[in-house]
Amino acid sequence: MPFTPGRVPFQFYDLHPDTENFRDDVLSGLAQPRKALAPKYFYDARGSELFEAICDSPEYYPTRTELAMMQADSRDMARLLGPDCLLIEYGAGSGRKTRVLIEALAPAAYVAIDISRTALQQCAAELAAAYPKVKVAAVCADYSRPLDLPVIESISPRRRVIYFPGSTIGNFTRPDALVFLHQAHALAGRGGAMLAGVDLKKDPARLQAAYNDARGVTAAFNLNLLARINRELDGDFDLDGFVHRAIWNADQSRMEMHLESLRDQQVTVAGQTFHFRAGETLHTENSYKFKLQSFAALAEAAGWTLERTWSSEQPAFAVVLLRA
Ligand code: AVI
Repeated sequence: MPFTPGRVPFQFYDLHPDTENFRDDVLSGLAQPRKALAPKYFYDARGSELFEAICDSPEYYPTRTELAMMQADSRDMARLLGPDCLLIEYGAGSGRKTRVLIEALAPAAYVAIDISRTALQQCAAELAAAYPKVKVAAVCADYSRPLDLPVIESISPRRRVIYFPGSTIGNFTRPDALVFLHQAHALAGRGGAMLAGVDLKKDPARLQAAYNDARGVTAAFNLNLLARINRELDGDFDLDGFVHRAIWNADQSRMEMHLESLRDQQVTVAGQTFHFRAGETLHTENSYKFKLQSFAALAEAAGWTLERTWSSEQPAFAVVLLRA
């Protein structure tokens, strides 16, 4: 289905990823003995805006570090990947890193896949306007689930290249990351490749600061999940009754985000009631920090071969080229 915001056309496909799954996942997540929700639900329109603000915060190093690496190394990446590919991005951020990659790589077409409809449409419209020679398509879908790509007319790309920046791979549990990497391997197909951003293990103080920024943007991002539940699922969370907590879990090598209940309280969502004890948390996100060898082992277990790594010193971050 073509979508035309203003005068900039791009192909838009809406696979309606968010409606019934959100309700079911929230109700089952709140019913567990250890309450937890999947981080993909942060990204409604407000959540996507707040995430962009996190990326601009002085403490959140990954975005800036990865962008600088793309600026320094994208020609090298493009030389290894070759021209005329179909570039498939999992997620649609502000597009700054994507622009650097598109300019170096000169793909035949670009497809963004994202669960957040507004952020996706905005990103695709901007890229279609900026690169008239590149066919642009946008697919509103949950890329953590298997999906078929729409056919992009009148292009015959030499290969598929998946771009997965931002270390979003760190937001999956290990088993889910393995499933995801298998699905991506199938989507890339013969001769395909993936370029992924991977945040590396580092000083916990640096991590704590990145997920606890002084201006409270990350706290607002975390709490917006409760506001979203109130808006979309007829919830009655009192946002003043919960606080943002970001914790380094050394055993699991991950940052965790939680919303901690400040008192004993009862909450109703979609007609169901849930109890929170004072100090009890709702676990909202894991962000795994990798050693390069452990990431390579994970990718190899899903059928990929690690061909090349670009990495930064401090803060340590890597961009990896995987071959299908
Ligand atoms: C999208 N993802 C990689 C971010 C992260 O660092 O795990 C989301 C985020 N959560 C808090 N700050 C940023």
